[in-house]
Amino acid sequence: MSLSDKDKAAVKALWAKAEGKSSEIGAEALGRMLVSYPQTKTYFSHWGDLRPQSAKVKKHGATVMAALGKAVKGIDDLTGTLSALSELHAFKLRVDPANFKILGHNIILVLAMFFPADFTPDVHVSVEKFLQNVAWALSEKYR
Ligand code: HNI
Repeated sequence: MSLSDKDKAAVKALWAKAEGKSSEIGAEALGRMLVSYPQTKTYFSHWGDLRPQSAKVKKHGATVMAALGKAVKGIDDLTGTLSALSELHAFKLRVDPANFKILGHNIILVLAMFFPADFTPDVHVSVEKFLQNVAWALSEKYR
């Protein structure tokens, strides 16, 4: 489903608020993904400690959120903006794209936890659509 101008504006507005807490949000989302969906741990087994409080999990959460921040800036061309990352996840990291939805779910959950007042049903729909489109764009190079 493509993003309307209203969706894009809602995502940008929420991201403007989230940006300052993006490391915390990313760490919480990645940490929860690893606990609640333990099948995702296989990709990070080389890190050793995968508890949410581990330094590597926290740092990578910030990395993922920074990439999503760039995606928000490139929201009009998500496929182009995320093509190098898609290539990396497809051919080098070999991440099953089903996991993009799982991480997206954890990110939206944590955004709602951090910004309950902003997270109206309308904002929820727009962010859901954005993360869905990010997952599609990241899956683009899998063929
Ligand atoms: Ni992902 C590395 C962004 C989903 C497994 N990932 C990255 C990097 C970015 C990134 C940025 C660092 C790239 C570099 O070093 O150049 N990943 C994203 C984004 C999403 C995502 C924006 C979805 C929203 N990645 C996932 C998922 C998994 C995943 C769902 C597996 C469950 N990613 C990895 C792994 C690495 C990685 C593994 C390498 C980590 C390392 O440093 O060893």
